[in-house]
Amino acid sequence: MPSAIARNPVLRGSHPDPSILRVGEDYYIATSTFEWCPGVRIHHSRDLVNWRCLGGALTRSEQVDLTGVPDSGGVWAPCLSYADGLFYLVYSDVESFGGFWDTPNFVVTAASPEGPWSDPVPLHARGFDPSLFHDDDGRSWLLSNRCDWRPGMPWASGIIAQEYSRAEGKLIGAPEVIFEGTEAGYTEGPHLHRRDGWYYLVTAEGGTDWEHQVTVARSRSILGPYEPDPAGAALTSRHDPALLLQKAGHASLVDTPGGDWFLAHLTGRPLTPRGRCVLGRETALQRVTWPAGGWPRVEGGVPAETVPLPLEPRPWPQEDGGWTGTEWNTLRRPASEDWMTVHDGRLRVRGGQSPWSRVRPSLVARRAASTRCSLTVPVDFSPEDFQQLAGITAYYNTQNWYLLAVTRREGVGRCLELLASDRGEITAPAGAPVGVPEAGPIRLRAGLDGSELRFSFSSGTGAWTTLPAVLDAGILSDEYATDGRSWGFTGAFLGVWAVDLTGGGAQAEFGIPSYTES
Ligand code: 6LW
Repeated sequence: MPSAIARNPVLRGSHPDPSILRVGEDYYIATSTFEWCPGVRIHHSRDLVNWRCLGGALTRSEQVDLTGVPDSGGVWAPCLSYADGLFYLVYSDVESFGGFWDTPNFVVTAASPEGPWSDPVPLHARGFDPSLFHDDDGRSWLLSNRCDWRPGMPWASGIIAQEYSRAEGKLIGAPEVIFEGTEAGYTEGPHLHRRDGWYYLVTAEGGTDWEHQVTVARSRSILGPYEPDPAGAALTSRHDPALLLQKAGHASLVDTPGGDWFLAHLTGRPLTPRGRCVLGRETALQRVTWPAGGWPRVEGGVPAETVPLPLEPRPWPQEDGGWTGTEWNTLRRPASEDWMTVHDGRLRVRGGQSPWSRVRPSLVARRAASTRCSLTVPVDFSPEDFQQLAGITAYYNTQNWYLLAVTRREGVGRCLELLASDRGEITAPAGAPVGVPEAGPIRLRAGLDGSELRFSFSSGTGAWTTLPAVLDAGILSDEYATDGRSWGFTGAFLGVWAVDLTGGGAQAEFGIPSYTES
């Protein structure tokens, strides 16, 4: 059989908390999207190597309201499952870190992972990382972590199961703690599998940082008691800072029709050992050996960079990369005609709220998926005021971003201004604004090269000018954003951003974007 080779990570850029599912010959992975729309990104593959993005499940404001959620709140840890011809997707919607303990979990259903997905039905709010397991006897169970807010308890301290009635579309029976976790702690991200008379519970432990690990426990009964694998973690990079794939954890298992097993898991690639992961937490794939009656194991218990697969390669046609493609995401509010439209390949965006707004920002972006990548976009914009800006951004969250925008300054006229926000402190790293012709499109480029970020522009058909400021891309990372008071869970995005605080709703037009990796 011809062999495909998976080069990890298989989903590059921010794609954490993978939930993998096979139905027939089709594989799907659902990942977390936080404050980005559409909510829950779903990828599809027929060989576990070539993945195409189907877009996301939560595309309408009736399905998800991310306005006002904190940075890195919103949609967490989805789980995709299938039973009786219906796809189920459960996920958490983290409204605020203050109200962390009330995080509601929801279920949506669809006949196809391409949608349309139903309106969400609330489940419970007693813990995040929900997961649905459909047992052979026709019963279904909702698993989630146990959030315990009492003093001295970690935020996730075990796994709870409660029966879910597919017929009634709701939880029934009593919740039960089925696993207390191991000494690694922070037990979360549960996924259940049934095999050879055992229930295998795959959990994430150690927290989602360098100490992350995959813990497998098993029981003869669905409600436990679950005994952890005596060999320890099934996968972790915690002991080896030299590994390319760090933070290995949060995982789920899938089998091929031929009976081979694989594990999709979270990983991070720091720029320097245990440094900053500008691309966020990504998804990788590992081969698993799982003898009948034994434990599922990854060779060496550490993540491999390349994984041969016993499947025939089945690549997808290349996406055209235009504004209607699935790579593009909107911040906090779904793409809708009241603020953005695409005509003849051009994106028209009405200026939204300030960069700190968590309600109506006008930002459209895609994941940076390589540490050497760039986005080039022409912008046509006629600002009348300094409160109107439209341009290109390298964005992490409301506190940490860069923006090269066309705007207007008294005494200068239409100009380009480079702004940086570092933990909320605004600077102009390239100094005074640069005047540009009063009319006509300006081409803008943001280029990432490891820890360095540079912006360039070109007006008309003229040559490119690279601004002298060499910016620190490292501030666009979870490591930089996590400071004890708030968490960062996303990664760097490159995109376009329009701001208008005059109330006039100034419109910017962005030409065909070009994203490249080298
Ligand atoms: C995810 C959880 C986690 O839901 O991070 O720390 C959350 N652990 O498993 C966001 O990815």
